[in-house]
Amino acid sequence: MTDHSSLEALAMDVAREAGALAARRRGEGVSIAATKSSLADIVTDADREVEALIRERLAAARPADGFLGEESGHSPGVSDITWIVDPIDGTVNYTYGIPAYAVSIAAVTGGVDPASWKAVSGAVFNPVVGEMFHASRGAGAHLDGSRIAVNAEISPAGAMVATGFGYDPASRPATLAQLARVMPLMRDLRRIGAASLDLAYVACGRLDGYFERGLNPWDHAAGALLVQEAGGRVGGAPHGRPGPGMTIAAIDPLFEQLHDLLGVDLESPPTAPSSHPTSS
Ligand code: LIP
Repeated sequence: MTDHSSLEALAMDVAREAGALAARRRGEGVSIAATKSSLADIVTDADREVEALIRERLAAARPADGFLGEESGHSPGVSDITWIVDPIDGTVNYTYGIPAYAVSIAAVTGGVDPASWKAVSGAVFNPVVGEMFHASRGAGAHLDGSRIAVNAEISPAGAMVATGFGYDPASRPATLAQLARVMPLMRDLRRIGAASLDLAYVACGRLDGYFERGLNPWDHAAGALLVQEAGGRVGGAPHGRPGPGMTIAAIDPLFEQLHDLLGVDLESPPTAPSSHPTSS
């Protein structure tokens, strides 16, 4: 079986190089190459260039592995590992110059269906602030090498929760109705604009919880592992796993409260961290 720590190190190295390229291109000026599911769902030339770099580096290091990228699709491999990649998560932020975007790279076993894959290693890198979130299953989650953990409890003032609004305008009424149902749990709401960073922030205690409808597999593949390895819970619908119906990440009992109000299935019990260090 492949050593997960070597996969984590590879994901970190490639994410760092890819993030530097993304930041360089941002500084040179960003052009929209096309729209996808809606006018708001954009892809830039940088998205495509960064994903090509990631694909090239991973193939050179591990030619037998599979690859699923947001921009270039799925290339099956012959090993038990598939790389799930979002080259620039937070593309709209990136296009507007908002410094909240990340390279998200995860290694999974069990194929490319998030309802059945098992993430074993991952990295989420924000090149603007130089923060590298990384994890391997059973080895904990880290920020720049320091162990991180979800918050131990919710403030009496309420929960700090993030969410997002998908690209499909038709989904907005239902999303706003769900938001209205969960707002009484919150001290405040954040809309960061990059699911991988939302999930990383739950893992390190900057958020108590996060939920969003309509995420793609590459949006949550690495971030969900960060949350689980940091002692949090991740779930969704309809199969109890993160998916297009819903993704929820939070600490208990907030996870259960969000789940009940958002009407989604629970995922299997979390991976308890070997220790519960102070969160970053
Ligand atoms: C984005 C997510 C974000 C969500 C956006 C979009 P992209 O991913 O990170 O949380 O609200 O609709 O899905 O498109 O920037 O890779």
